[in-house]
Formats: sequence, structure tokens, C-alpha cells
Amino acid sequence: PATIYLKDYKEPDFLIETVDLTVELGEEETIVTSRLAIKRNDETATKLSLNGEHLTLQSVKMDGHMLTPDEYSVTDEWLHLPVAAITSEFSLEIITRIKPQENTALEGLYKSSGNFCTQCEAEGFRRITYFLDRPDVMAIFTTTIVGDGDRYPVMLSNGNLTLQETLPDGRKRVTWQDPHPKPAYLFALVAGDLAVVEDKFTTRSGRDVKLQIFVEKGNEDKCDHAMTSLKKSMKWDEEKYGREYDLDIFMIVAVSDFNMGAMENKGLNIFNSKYVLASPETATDADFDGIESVIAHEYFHNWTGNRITCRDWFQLTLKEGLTVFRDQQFSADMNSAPVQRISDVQGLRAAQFPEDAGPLAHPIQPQSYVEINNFYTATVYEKGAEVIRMIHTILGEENFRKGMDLYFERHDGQAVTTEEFIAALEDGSGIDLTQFRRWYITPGTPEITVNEKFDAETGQYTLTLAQTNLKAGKDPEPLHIPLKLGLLDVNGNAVPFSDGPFKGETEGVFDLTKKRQSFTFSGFSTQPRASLFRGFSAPVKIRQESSDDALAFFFAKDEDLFNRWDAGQRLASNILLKQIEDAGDGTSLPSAFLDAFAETLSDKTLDRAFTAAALTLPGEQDIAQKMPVVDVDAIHRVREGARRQIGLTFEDDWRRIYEECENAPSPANQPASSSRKLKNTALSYLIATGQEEFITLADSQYRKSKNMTDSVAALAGLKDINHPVREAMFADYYEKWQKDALIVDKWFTLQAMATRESTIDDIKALMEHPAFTLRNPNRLRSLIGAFASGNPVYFHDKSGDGYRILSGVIAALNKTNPQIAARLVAPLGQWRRYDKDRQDLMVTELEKILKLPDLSDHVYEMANKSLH
Ligand code: HT7
Ligand code: ZN
Repeated sequence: PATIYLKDYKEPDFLIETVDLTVELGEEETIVTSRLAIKRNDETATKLSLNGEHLTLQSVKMDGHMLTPDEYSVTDEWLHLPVAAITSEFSLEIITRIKPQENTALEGLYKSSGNFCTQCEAEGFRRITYFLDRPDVMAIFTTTIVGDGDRYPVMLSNGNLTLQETLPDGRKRVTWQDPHPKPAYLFALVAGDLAVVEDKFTTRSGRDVKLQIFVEKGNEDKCDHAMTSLKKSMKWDEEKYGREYDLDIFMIVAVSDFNMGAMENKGLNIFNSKYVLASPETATDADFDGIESVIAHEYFHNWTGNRITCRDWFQLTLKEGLTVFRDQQFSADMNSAPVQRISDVQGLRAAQFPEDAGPLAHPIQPQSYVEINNFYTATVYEKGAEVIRMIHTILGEENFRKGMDLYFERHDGQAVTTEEFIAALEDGSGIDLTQFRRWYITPGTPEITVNEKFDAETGQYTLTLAQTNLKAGKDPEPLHIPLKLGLLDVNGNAVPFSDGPFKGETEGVFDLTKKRQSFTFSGFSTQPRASLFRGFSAPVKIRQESSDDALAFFFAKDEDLFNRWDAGQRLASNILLKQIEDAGDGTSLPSAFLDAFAETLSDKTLDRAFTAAALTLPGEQDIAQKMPVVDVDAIHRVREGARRQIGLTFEDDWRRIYEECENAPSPANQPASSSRKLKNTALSYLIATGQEEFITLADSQYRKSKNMTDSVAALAGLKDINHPVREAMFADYYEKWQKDALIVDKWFTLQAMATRESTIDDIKALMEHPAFTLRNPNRLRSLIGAFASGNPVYFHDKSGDGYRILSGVIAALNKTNPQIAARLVAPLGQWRRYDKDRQDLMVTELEKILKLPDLSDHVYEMANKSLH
């Protein structure tokens, strides 16, 4: 397969000014008539090449003249048309036939639960008709949909509805016009028998926008939270960024078969139903949070992605990194900011750090790709967001806003590069970002080594930080890294800086720009303690020799809640790693840890959701990242041992907390979800004690529960044990919820992540369950994705069965849905991190994948990079 390079970017030879599409929906096939107004963009071009895949070409007319097949050429991927050198403008009419009913890849036009829908990003439009399917070709679209009005009473596309009629043959015809020029990847079409929930939003300039959420009938009562989230997002973008919505209607459609989370098509967002449908009985608090942030994310794309789009797909982080940053800011404003930051960083460390440390590492702006779908990665999205956050930190809120204002003003209506984005931020803020630009082209997570020196005689304290990055090539140029720093005295009080740029303040952002750099602070009678990278001010790993006492100090005292949580995580990791080294079982926990833990446990001033996060041990995969050779069994052993010990040591506290959170109302300013979080953390520790009484407690919680959060917590608490209560609970849950796909997904996930001896057999049996299918991405992720990414002990089972299960699924999906198949390869790509036996087993499966007949480019790229 061909590799595409950023350095080869060339402007399009031709531009498309307007597109007039007529889509005639049929049960066997769909006929697409596309009328294009084309304008020359390169004087020398003599050929127009249009992208097109899986299309049957019926006819081509140029300026009204029907072309004969010898006047053009068609391949599996292109339609080539000669264009006379003197022609500056011309029209094309192209008729193609497609079969959405047979489209299992869920790209282009396809059917989901009987409804037609589209997914065109990144290169799906070429599966609908021949087109210049690249984001720097922005056209004005008019879309006419024709079809059976009984089957498909709802017919939607981008923009405003301008015509609706019944044709003489009884079919329904509607026309939508989108006044905003857009790339084809933002095109959308939906047709089906859907219910609609409506509301309205009045913009700050006084315009009324109709808001509509379309869902399968029967789900109308699960749209409130999505609608509220949408209205909050619209308001927030006006207040925070001065961005107003620009059409009279904003529609969201929820579909059950969707490759990703959602899609920001202009005026017609299409969502995985997982990110729309929720009621307390059917969705967990985490689901509610996910909906709020994905609704916001897609809505925010209207300005960062749609009005200003990407010049080419190498610029993907321009819209995705920026929009993730914006949705994270929004969620922090709507909820507890520190809890949100902790959750964002947990996500980054869990998904992006391993990617950046492995064979699939790439900069947030990749320089080449085989298949662009493989680059919708945690690096482009989440690290991309961290890069924008660092710019925000360096510039400060006010200057960042000035830069963003200039970006919107300068580039509205354009398809631009990340360079143009940074230039606008520089020009708007007046702050030089020359060195900062390196973040865009540097793969790998920088490591920061920290050394401290204190001179008791002069009262000077010197911090020396050195940056390295093994993935960035030999002797890489240093990055510009913002260091948010605070100094604490022995009692944990913040100490104001006595000199320098932050004199008199207790926190400052320092610029790390050299490979090795020292900062000296004076005026101390005793050595201060440095709270470094507060709020995770840069996506780096800190290498610092910190004693348990020092970490326990920050865990108990740091006023920066992110660093307080992080110190607890580092302390716990260090202890568990030491236990692994000593072949321990996790049960002997040092008093420094237990004392600090107790302090947090009894601190009633903290948000309960924060307390829950602070009292949860680092995940097995977090600990794994700190081991030179990952030992999944030892990690599980010591972590579970420690959980049991913490459960027993603080049993009375956990009981008290459980009661308080269950029965007393949440403290002022704290949502009920914070109490549920802490209560369920207590439940999990109580169950970890191994006492029967707490299995009964979980059982009674499950039986009494009126909300999905508590039900799932009870199931999760018992998932790893062999007990009749466990079996009865899982059976009851399935029985009760079997008709609701999103709830059944949770049932699969909980079992996929169980650590019982029978887990592998359970997973094999679940793959044969009547409710399991490879065709639905949510269901597939719920079992196979959750197993491969969330069950290290059994995915890495010594038998190699876990690896074989995964590669078998990849093989089965390679042809039907290559995008999803390719996304499953990454866990095997981590093979270098394991012992020799496991390495061999994983490599064998990667080699098997590479030998598959008709291997898709998607899977090839991921497996090939993973292996070499
Ligand atoms: N911009 C959207 C990306 C997306 C996508 C990409 C490839 C294949 C399927 C897809 N569905 C959605 C989603 C977003 O980041 O907002
Ligand atoms: Zn996005």
C-alpha cells in the first residue's frame, strides 16, 4: 500500500464551488446524481481525478454533454477525466449506484437498524459519489433526498430544509441547502422512521435556533440530558469564546451502529447512541459525563473544525486537539475542575502514554500515513489537547483568548494548517512560540529528571530539571515546557516567591526551554518542597527520587488537588513496585502511606469524587508502565492484596462512608454523583476484605438500586468472584435489560474484565452468545475491546489464548469493517514490554495477521508497524 507524505502536499488542481446531490434511496440500491460546478485552480492541469470507491458508475456528463466510456477512465479508486487546458470552469453530472444495505464498513452511506445514515470523515464521501474528497475543497451543498415516505418519514441533511413534497409516484422528496461552504467529510444524510425531541436555544444576538434530537422510537424519554448538555454547550461557547451558532437549526441523530463516538457534520451531528441516550435507570454517572462531553465536543467543532477546517489530514490535531481541549475546559467549568483534570490525565496516561512509548508512536502532526483512519489516535486527540493546554498556560487566559479571536477572524471559512493556528496565537498574544512549535513534530513523552539543592547558609534552593526523550531521535532539540510550580514549607503552607517574575505569588509558570535548566529561589530558613507541574502543566513523565515521606507529604498537604492526587498515586505505585520486587503479596503497607490515606479518608472538606479518586489505587496498567518487563500476574497479586489490606485496615471508615453517602444528602455544591462515587469506592474496598457480609451488601445494593450507577457498581464488585450471588446477579441483569443494547454492552464488558480462572472460557462462551455480534462496533468493543485493553491478566494469559482470541476477531473483521479491525491491533503491538514467552506468542499472532488473505491497508499498517 502507498504511503502518503505531508511534504508532498499540493493544492488541488480544481475546486468544486457547488454540489447539487440527489440521492434516491432504494431497498436494493441507491442512485446518486451529483451535479458539480468546477473551477480550475492550476493553470497547467489537463486531467481531473475524482476519488470514488465501491461505486458503480452509470454516466458522466461534462457541460451537458454525455461522455462515452472511452472519454474517461475508472479504477477502483479514481475517475479520471481529461480537461482541455483552456477550460476554466465547467459542470459535471455524475450518476452512480451504491448499495448501502451491504455496507458493513460503516463509512459512506449505510444502514443502521433500518435507517439510512452516513459517516464521511475522513474519506467516506467517496463511497457515495465521485468527488474531490479532500478537506481543502470546500463547496456549497444542496441535497435532495427521494425515497419511500412511509419507511423513511424523516429525511435529513445539512443546512436548512427548503422543499418537502410528495412525487407523483408516491415517493417523498425533500431538499436541504447548506449555505456554508464545507468539505465533503462534513456532509451528512439520514433517512428513517425516527422520533424527534425538540427544544430551542436563543443565541446572544437574539436568534432562535431549533434544536432537534432524533432517536429510535421509544427512546424519546432518554434525551433530556443530551438536550441540556447541548444548550449548555451553546451558551458556554458564546461566553467563553464569543462563538455563536450560525444556522437556524441544529440536529442530532442517534444511531446504534457507529464506528466512533460521534460526528460533527454541519448542522446534523450523527452520534453513537451511547453518547445520547441516558436516564438514571439506564445509564451510569460516567455515561452522563461522557454524553455531556461528547455533545459539547461535536458542538464546539462547529467553529473549530467546520467554520475553520483542516487543509489536509496531517492537520487533524488542528481541529481535534483544539476541540478536545475546549470540551475539557467546558467539562471542568460544568463540574469539579480538579476531578475533571484527574480524569483527563488518567485517560491520557492510560491510552496515550503507551502509544507514545510503543511502535505506533507519532507526533501530534504525523508526517506520513498509509490509512488516515489509523491516525484518529490518543496522540492526535488527547496529547493534541495537552499541547493546546500548554499554549493556554504559557499565554495565560487573556492572551489565549486574544489569539483565538484572531484565529477565528483571520481564518473563518478556510482550510488551514497547524502553523497558521500557532501564527494566529502568536500574533494575537504577542508571545513568541517559535520553540514551542517543536511539540507538533516530536513523538514520545519527554522525561524530566529533577534534582534539588539547598544551601542552608545562603537560604538558596535550586531546582535543576533536565529533559530527555528517547523517541525523539538522537540528541533532540529541547522542547518549550511550561512548569507550573509552587513551593511549600515543612508544614505544607504555600511560600511566596521572594524574587523573580512571580515575586510575592505562591505559584508561577516557568519556561523550561533548555535541555538542562536550573531555577534558584532564595530566602528560606529550611528546605522548601517543590510541587512540580501543578495541574499536570505538561504531558511529561517526572523522574524524581522521592521518598515515601515526601510523597505522603504532598498527598496529605498539596493545595493543588491534581498534585495531591498524583502524589498519592506515585506513592502507591512505588510501594506496590517494591512489593513486586520483594515477591510480596501487597499486604504490608508502610505507615507513611496508611497515615496519609487515613488523613484523606477523614478530610470532609474534599469533594467526594476527589476523595474517591485519591483513595483508589493506580490501575494495573498504570503500574505496568513503570516496570521494565511487565509482570501482569505480580501486579494483580500485589494490587489486590493491597486493596484487601486497605479494606481491612479501614473497615470501620468504609462502613461509615458507605452509610453517609447512601443516607445523608450530598454536601452543598456537590452533585449526587460524587456521593455515589465515594460510596461505591467504599463498597469495592469492603468487598475486597473477602467477608461474606459485604457480598450481601452488594446484593442488597443491586436489589434496591434505582440507578444504573449503583447496579453496575454492585456487579463490578462481584465480577471477580465465584459465588452464587454473583451468578444470580448477572443472570438477573441480563434478563431484565436484554432489550436495551447499551445496557447489555455493560454486561459483556463487566464479564470481559473479570479476573476469574474461568475468564477465558467465559469470553469464548460469550462470543457464542446470541446477543454477541461482530457487526455492531459497540458490542464488539464491549467484549473484545474491553478484554484486550482492560483485562491485562487474562489477555496476557500464558496460554496465549487471549492473543489468539484477539487475532481471530481481527481476521474476521478485516474485510467487513477494517477500520475497527485495525483499532484492535494496538494491544498486540505492546509485545516488547513483556517476557520472552509472551513476546513470542504475540509476535506469532501479528505475523498471522500480516499473512491474512486480502489484508486491508488499515490492518496492514497497524500490524506491520507493530511488528517492526
Ligand atoms: N471528527 C469525528 C471523527 C470520526 C471518525 C473518523 C473516522 C472514522 C469514523 C469517525 N467517526 C467520527 C469525531 C470527533 O472527533 O469529533
Ligand atoms: Zn472531534
